Amino acid sequence: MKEKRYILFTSCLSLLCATTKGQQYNLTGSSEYAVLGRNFTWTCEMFIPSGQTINGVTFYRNNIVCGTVGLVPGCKIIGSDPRYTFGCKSESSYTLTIPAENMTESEQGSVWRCEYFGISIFRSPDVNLTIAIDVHNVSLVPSDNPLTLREGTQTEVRCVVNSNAVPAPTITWYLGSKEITGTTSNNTSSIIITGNRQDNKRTLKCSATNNNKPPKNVDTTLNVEYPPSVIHLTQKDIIEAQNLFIICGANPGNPNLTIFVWTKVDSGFRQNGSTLQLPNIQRTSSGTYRCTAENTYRNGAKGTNSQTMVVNVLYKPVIQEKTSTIVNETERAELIREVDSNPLSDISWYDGAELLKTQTSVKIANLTIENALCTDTKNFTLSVSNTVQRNVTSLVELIVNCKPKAHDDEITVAITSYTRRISMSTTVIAYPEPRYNLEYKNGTANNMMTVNLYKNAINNFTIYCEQQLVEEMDSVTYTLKLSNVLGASTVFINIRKQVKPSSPIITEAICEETSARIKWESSFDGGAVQSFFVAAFGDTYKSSRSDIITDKGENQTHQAVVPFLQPSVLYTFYVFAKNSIGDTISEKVNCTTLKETQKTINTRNQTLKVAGSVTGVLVVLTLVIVLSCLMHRHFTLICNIGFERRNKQEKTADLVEEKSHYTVMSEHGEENRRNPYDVLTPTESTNLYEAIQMKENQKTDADTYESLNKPEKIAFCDNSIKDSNKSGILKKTDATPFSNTEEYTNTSFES
Ligand SMILES: *[C@@H]1O[C@H](CO)[C@@H](O)[C@H](O)[C@H]1NC(C)=O
Ligand SMILES: *[C@@H]1O[C@H](CO)[C@@H](O)[C@H](O)[C@H]1NC(C)=O
Ligand SMILES: *[C@@H]1O[C@H](CO)[C@@H](O)[C@H](O)[C@H]1NC(C)=O
Ligand SMILES: *[C@@H]1O[C@H](CO)[C@@H](O)[C@H](O)[C@H]1NC(C)=O
Ligand SMILES: *[C@@H]1O[C@H](CO)[C@@H](O)[C@H](O)[C@H]1NC(C)=O
Ligand SMILES: *[C@@H]1O[C@H](CO)[C@@H](O)[C@H](O)[C@H]1NC(C)=O
Ligand SMILES: *[C@@H]1O[C@H](CO)[C@@H](O)[C@H](O)[C@H]1NC(C)=O
Ligand SMILES: *[C@@H]1O[C@H](CO)[C@@H](O)[C@H](O)[C@H]1NC(C)=O
Ligand SMILES: *[C@@H]1O[C@H](CO)[C@@H](O)[C@H](O)[C@H]1NC(C)=O
Ligand SMILES: *[C@@H]1O[C@H](CO)[C@@H](O)[C@H](O)[C@H]1NC(C)=O
Ligand SMILES: *[C@@H]1O[C@H](CO)[C@@H](O)[C@H](O)[C@H]1NC(C)=O
Ligand SMILES: CC(=O)N[C@H]1CO[C@H](CO)[C@@H](O)[C@@H]1O
Repeated sequence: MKEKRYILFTSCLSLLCATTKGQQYNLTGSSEYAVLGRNFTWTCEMFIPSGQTINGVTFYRNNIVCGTVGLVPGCKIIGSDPRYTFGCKSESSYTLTIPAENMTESEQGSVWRCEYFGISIFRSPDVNLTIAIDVHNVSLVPSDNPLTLREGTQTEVRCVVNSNAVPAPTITWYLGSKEITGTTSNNTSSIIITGNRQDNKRTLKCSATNNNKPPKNVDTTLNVEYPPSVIHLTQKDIIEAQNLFIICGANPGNPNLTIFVWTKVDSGFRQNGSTLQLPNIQRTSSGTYRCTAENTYRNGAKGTNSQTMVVNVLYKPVIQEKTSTIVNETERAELIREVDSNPLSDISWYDGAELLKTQTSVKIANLTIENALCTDTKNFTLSVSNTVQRNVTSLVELIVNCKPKAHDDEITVAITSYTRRISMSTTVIAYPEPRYNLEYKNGTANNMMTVNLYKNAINNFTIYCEQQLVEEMDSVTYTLKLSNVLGASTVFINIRKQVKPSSPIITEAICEETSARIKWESSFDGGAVQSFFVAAFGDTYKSSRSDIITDKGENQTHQAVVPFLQPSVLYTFYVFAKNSIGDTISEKVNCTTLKETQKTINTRNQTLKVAGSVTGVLVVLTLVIVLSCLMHRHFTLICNIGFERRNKQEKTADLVEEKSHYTVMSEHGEENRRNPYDVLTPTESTNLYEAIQMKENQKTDADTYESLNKPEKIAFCDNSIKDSNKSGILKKTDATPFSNTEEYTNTSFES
C-alpha cells in the first residue's frame, strides 16, 4: 500500500511537470508484488514528444540505464543489461521483463523508471519493485514454555515474525480459544498478560499470516502462580483448662505444596503445622490467632494467605478482695468490687437473705447506700454467676463510723443504806471503739466506779459500771462521757438514795351507809414506786380497807372506796403508803357512816355482819400469833413475809417485763429492824394488824398486786424481799435474821 501511495505521489509530481513540459509516462508492473523465481514485467506507456520522430524509451534501475528499446521500425534494443529482456508491444508501449531465474532478492526495493530516448524531461515517475515474502518464522519473546507469571502481575509477551515478510503479516493472539488483541508493528505484535489464576494452564497462541497463506502459529502454556486460600475460621469459645485443637484447612495454590503456620496477633506466639494445639488453655491465651498458608514460587518468593480466628477463653468469676469500706455516718457509701470473669457476670447483692440489687453482665459490682447509718455496718454478700460457674460469693464489709450512742441517756440506780454494791450496764453503738470517762458533775475524774467496755460486735459495746459502797452514800449523779473521732455523748448515772414514802395527805372523806370514799394526795415516793390503800378502823372487829392503788410520782390525787362498813359507826381512816423500803401512814381522819335505811336492811346485810364477826375472830387469832412473834423478836421476819409477799411478785414482774439493762446489787440489809410497828401508830397497832390480816384474806388483792405498775429505770435490790425469789437466800435470812454479812449478796446480772 505504501508503495502504491508513493507511486501516486510521484505521479502527481510528474503531472506537475507534465503540465509544464508535456504528458506523463506511466510505468506499470505486471503485478503488485514481484515473486521470487517468477518473471516480472514492467510496461512503459509513452508518447512521442512534439517535434520528435523516434519511437523509443530507456529503462532505468536505481538511476542506472538498463537498456533502450524502440521501433525504428522494427523492434530495436540498444545497450541492454543481459539480466533482463526487452520488448515492443506497440508504438507507445514497451516492456522490460525480469526473467524468473534473475528474479532474486537483490531486486527487492529496486527503483525503476522509463524516459524518452534522449530527452529526460519526458519520463515516468519512479516506481519501486517490491517482492512478496511469506511469513515463515514466528516466535514468542520470552520463549519460555510454560510461561510462568505471578497472579496479579503484568507480563509483556511479543510475537516476532521473520522481519522480511512482505506485505506486513496479520498477527492474531488467542488465550485458550478466545481471541485477544495486541498491538502490532514492524512484523512484531506484543501483548500484556495479567496473571489470573483462571488462566493457569491455558494456552497463549500467536498466529501470523500474509499473502493469503495459511497462518503460522506459535504457542506457550501459562503457569500462573498464586497462593493457597485458607478456609474460613470461626470464633472458638472454650472453658479454661480444656484442650483446644483447631485444624487449619486451605485450598492449594500454585505450586500446590502448602505449609501452615499459626501465629497470634500482637504476640510472639508461633506454631508450625496446620493444627493449632493449646492443651490446658489459660485465659492469657485468649486473643486473635492467624493461620497462614504458604507456598513457594519458582523465583523463591512466598505466596501467602491467612485467616484469623478469635479464641475466647471463658473462666469463672473471681471477686476482687478489698479491705472494708469505712464511711462516716450520713455519708454516701459506695461498695465497689471488680469481678474478673469471662463472660461478664450477673451480680446479686444480699443483706443476709434479702436481695438488695442485681446487675447484669457487668465487670464492676457496686452498691450505693446514700445515707449510711450505724446499722449499715455489716457484711453484705456478693453473689456472682456466669456461664462457667454460678454463685461465687464474697463478703463485702461496710463499716460506718458513728459517734457513740448509748442505749440509755440516763440510768437511775436506787440504793438504800444497805446497798453495798451497785452495778449497771448499757449498750453503746459506736465506731471506732469509744473512749470513756467517768466524771463527777463538777468535771473531776471519778475513780469510785470501775468502768469496763466489752465488745459485742464490731460497733456494739456493752459498758459495765460497778461500785463497792464502803459507806452510806447520798444521791449523786455521775457523767459517763463516751467519745470517738466522730463525736461524743454523755450518759448520766443517777444514784438515788431510796427511802420510804412520805406521808400521804387525806383531803376528803365521805362516809356512805356501808362504804366510805377517801381522797388523798400522794407525797414523795422515796425514790421508787409506791402503793396505797385506805384502812378503816371502827369498833372492835369492825375494820375494812380499800383496794391497792399504785402511784408513780408525787402530788397526785387519788381516791379509794372502803367497802364493807357498817352503818352508823364512827370509823377512823388512815391512808397507808408503801414502797420497797418501807411504809408510812397519813394523819387519821374520822367519819361516821350513815344510818341504815329501811330499804337496805335485808338478809344480805345480815350475812355481811356475820362475815364481819368471823373476820374479827380471825384477826384476834392472828394478833396472838403476831404477839408471839414479837416475843421471839422474829415477828418482823414473819410479818414481813406476810406483808411483802406480793412485793416479791412485783419484782419478778419487773425483772421479766422491763428487761432492764442494769441491775443493782444489794446487800441484805438489816430489814429485820424495820419494824412495821415502828411506822404504825403504836396506839392503833391492833387495828393496823387487823387491816393487814384482812388483806391476806382477800385473795383478789393479791391479784391486784401482781398487776402493779412497774418502776421505770429504777432497780430495787436492796432488801431480802427481792432476794426471796432466790431459793436459799430466804432461808439464810431466817437463820441469821440480824446478820449484816456479805453472804446474801446477789451478783446476778439481768438484761
Ligand atoms: C522506493 O525506493 C526508494 C529507494 O530505495 C526509497 O527511498 C523509497 O522509500 C521507496 N518507496 C517506497 C514507497 O517504498
Ligand atoms: C513469463 O512467465 C509466464 C508464465 O509464468 C509465461 O507465460 C510468459 O511467457 C513468460 N514471459 C517471458 C517473457 O518469458
Ligand atoms: C499515463 O496515465 C495517465 C493516467 O492514467 C493517462 O492520463 C496518460 O494518458 C497516460 N500516458 C500515456 C503516455 O499513456
Ligand atoms: C520498525 O523497524 C525499523 C527499522 O528496523 C525501525 O526504525 C522502527 O522504529 C521500527 N518500528 C517500530 C514501531 O518498532
Ligand atoms: C501437586 O502438583 C503435582 C505436580 O505439580 C501433582 O503431581 C500433585 O498431584 C499435586 N498435588 C495435589 C494435591 O494437587
Ligand atoms: C469523717 O469524720 C471525721 C471527723 O469529722 C473527719 O475527720 C473525716 O475526714 C471524715 N471522713 C470522711 C471520709 O469524710
Ligand atoms: C454503679 O452502678 C450504677 C448502676 O447501677 C452505675 O450507673 C454507676 O456508674 C456505677 N458506678 C461505678 C463507680 O461503677
Ligand atoms: C464480716 O465478716 C468477717 C469475717 O467473717 C468478720 O471478721 C467481720 O467482723 C464481719 N464484719 C461485720 C461488720 O460484721
Ligand atoms: C445460687 O444461689 C441461688 C440463690 O441463693 C440459688 O437459688 C441457686 O440454686 C444457687 N445455684 C447454685 C448452682 O448453687
Ligand atoms: C468534785 O466532786 C467530787 C465529789 O463530789 C469531790 O470529791 C471533788 O473534790 C470535787 N472536785 C472539785 C475540783 O471540786
Ligand atoms: C448490741 O449487742 C447487744 C448484745 O449482743 C444486742 O442485744 C443489741 O441488740 C445490739 N444492738 C444493736 C443496735 O445491734
Ligand atoms: C534467461 C536470461 O536471460 N538469463 C540471463 C540472466 O542474466 C545473465 C547475466 O547475469 C544472463 O547471462 C542470462 O542470459
